[in-house]
Amino acid sequence: MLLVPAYSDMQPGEASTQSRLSRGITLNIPLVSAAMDTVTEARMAVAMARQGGIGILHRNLSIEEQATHVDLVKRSEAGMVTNPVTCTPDDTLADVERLCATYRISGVPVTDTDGRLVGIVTNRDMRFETDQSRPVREVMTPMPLVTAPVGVSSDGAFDLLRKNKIEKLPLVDSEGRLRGLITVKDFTKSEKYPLSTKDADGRLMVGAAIGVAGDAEERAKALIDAGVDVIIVDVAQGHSKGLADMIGKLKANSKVQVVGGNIATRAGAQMIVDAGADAVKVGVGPGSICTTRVVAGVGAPQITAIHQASLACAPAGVPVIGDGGLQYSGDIAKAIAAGADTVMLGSLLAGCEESPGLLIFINGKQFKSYRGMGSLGAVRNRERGGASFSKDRYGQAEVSSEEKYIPEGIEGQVPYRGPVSAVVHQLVGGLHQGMWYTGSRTIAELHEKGQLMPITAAGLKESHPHDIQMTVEAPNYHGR
Ligand code: RVP
Repeated sequence: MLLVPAYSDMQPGEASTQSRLSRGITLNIPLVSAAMDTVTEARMAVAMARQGGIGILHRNLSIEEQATHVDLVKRSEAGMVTNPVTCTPDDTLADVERLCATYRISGVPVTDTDGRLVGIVTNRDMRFETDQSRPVREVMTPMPLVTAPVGVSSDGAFDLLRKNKIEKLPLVDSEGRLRGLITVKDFTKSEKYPLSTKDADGRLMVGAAIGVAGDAEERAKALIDAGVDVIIVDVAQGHSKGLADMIGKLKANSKVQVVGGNIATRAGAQMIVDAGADAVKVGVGPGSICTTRVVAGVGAPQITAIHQASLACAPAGVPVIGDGGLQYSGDIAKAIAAGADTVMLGSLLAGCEESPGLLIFINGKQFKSYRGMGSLGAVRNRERGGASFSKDRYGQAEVSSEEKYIPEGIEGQVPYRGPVSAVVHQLVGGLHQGMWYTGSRTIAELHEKGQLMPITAAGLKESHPHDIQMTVEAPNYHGR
């Protein structure tokens, strides 16, 4: 498919890429990182939210681990940290070091057993300490510290930080209990990431995936308690009673945004809309690592699937997430023209610095591993001691051994692509270009004006660079 060029009275930079992820969440860029164990953990989710998209934490983790990742994102950058990480005067410096490394922070307030602020311990206090077994009380900067009352304005807080040349401003109530923390880093970050996706408290937004079987409800509860903004009920066969029931339960018992998927037909989308979901995720088999269409013989070409789903979703005002199959930035514009509001990316982000996993060197080139959630590797889950928490995505929760498992995905590697910021810049830049060529100033206009034309194999060959040997790599083209 190609988008047909149309009359345009704008420049690419004038296009707005703002779009709805779900009924209650709007993103500045329509990109979502996939709930896969080689794509999205806290680091990726933070990077995506800073760029104006969102990350969906995978569920091949224990409930506690997944909730901890939600917590890491929610604490990562904020107008105010409402529930700061703290230590006690009796903790050791080694304990504090561990906390700082886990949460990527540079210091923590010290509180007594009543939650009263008694001091603060930061990098500056610890820098010249060689004895890591010393208790915090001997090293911390004790009260009185510069503090502010709960409810201090953003400008007021910034003034206090500036006048006192401090980096952290604890917020305390009338009884001296620690109620929050504002850091100078949060101000510099909001200047650096003006598009970031934030909740009402100024914290980055994050999503997480759950299934429908086993402890799914318990998992949802833990994620909600940790502050998750959107839960994706994520199964490979989303046109199913189990999915509709789970969406109904979550909507009845919580205020969290709920997305259901995956489906690839209008009837499937209608079922999820009727179940009360806040968005519908579309894609059966388009994923770069997916073998569902050959193993099960089931699926629908992704552009058609998105279009069909949008016929059920658009009249109900429920956004569509086009999940899987995107290889180039141009595919984003095509998915949106077909009816998607946002797209979910796996392989395009798996090579980023912020994805889980180490860099692999092969013949001097750098790669990162990428695998389907239905692959044998994901079921083995060696990274987490062999426990598979996501077999039920493919309806095989009860399969006892690896030999009996029917994989629907493969394992491989993708070229290392550097930081998310650079990759997203190219992807969103390509979308701007697509909107320019079609004369679409907004995502809604691209929905309306974007005309897709089917092409032949010859048209596809002509579309890619041809009859030349590429000698220099482009940042947004990686060959076929
Ligand atoms: P892609 O971006 O083309 O790499 O596709 C990513 C999507 O593929 C995921 O968001 C998910 O819907 C799907 N997926 C993940 N694992 C598997 C599988 O093992 N078959 N498929």
